[in-house]
Amino acid sequence: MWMRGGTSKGGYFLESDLPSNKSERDAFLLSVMGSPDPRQIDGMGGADPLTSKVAVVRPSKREGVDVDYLFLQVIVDQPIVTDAQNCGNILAGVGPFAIERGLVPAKNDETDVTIYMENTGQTAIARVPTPNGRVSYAGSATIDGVPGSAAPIPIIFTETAGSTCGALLPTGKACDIIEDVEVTMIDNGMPSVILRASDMGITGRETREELESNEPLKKRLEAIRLKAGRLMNLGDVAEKTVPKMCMVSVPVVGGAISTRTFIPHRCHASIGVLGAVTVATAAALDGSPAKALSNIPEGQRKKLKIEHPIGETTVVLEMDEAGAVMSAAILRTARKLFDGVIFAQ
Ligand code: NQM
Repeated sequence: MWMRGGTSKGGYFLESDLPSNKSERDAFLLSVMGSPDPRQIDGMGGADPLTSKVAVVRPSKREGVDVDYLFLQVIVDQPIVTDAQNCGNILAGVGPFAIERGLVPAKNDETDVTIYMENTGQTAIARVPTPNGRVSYAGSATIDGVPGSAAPIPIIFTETAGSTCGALLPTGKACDIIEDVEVTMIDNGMPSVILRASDMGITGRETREELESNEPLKKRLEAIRLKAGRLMNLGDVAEKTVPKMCMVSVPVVGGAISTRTFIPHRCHASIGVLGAVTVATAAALDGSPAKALSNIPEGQRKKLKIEHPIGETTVVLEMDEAGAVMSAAILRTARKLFDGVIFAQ
């Protein structure tokens, strides 16, 4: 099934429909997407990392969990399929897909689907609208980056701290210096390096296209990223899509903070879901370069609008009394685009 999940798009497969051998599976998925090729002309991929994504779903054997979800990024221009990162946007389609495929029985009105995210070993709960026991994609919820409106799918994450790096702050510090630039290396669901846009010679208000044509910026970001990867317990990240590089600046349309994120070699059209949760967490963190730039409301429940190139993504953080993030909630939508037979070579 092909679906839009949040601001991304990709193929949703039952694990039982894919080759069980990993290299055969990866070869199949490369062929499905048309990779490696910058245009992905011979496949379904949209020549953009945000549209070259795969969800592999199976019924879960875990207690209290409905389905297991493995996210795979099919690199557009390299013969690489990687499970080194999670994806909260593609996650938005997993609940509807699981119900459509009969893995989870639909309740009347709304069905909560508990999803184990295999990439990071954590669980999310997605609430899927199911009026009359069927998934409904139509509705009035809007998210920036997707035209029109659709049925709301709120997603709640708990215990995302240290999802891949083993700790929220893998170096134990809210601020480190790499290549003379102050950075926060942080993982609250997505390993990310948060740094000031101004330190990278940009305002933070540029478009995706402007940033993608800035070769010196991309080179500098990658030099910092390669060093940060090792410090974040990720090893050599030359062929990995994490950590993401998120440049922050003061909010300009009333939000909490403004962002421009490289994921890691293309600039995100907006921002990833777990990327937004992670930068929101950094913005609320004492001693981080992001905090000084951000506008953070008081209270243990914080609604933070994360500004990005085409609007904002709202993250709701629940903090404990010591200021640690207990859970994060985000609103997404999804849409079934196509269900059928795919041909690979
Ligand atoms: O951070 C793109 C996306 C993502 C990831 C990326 C995502 C997340 O927007 O949870 O959703 O950062 O590669 O799909």
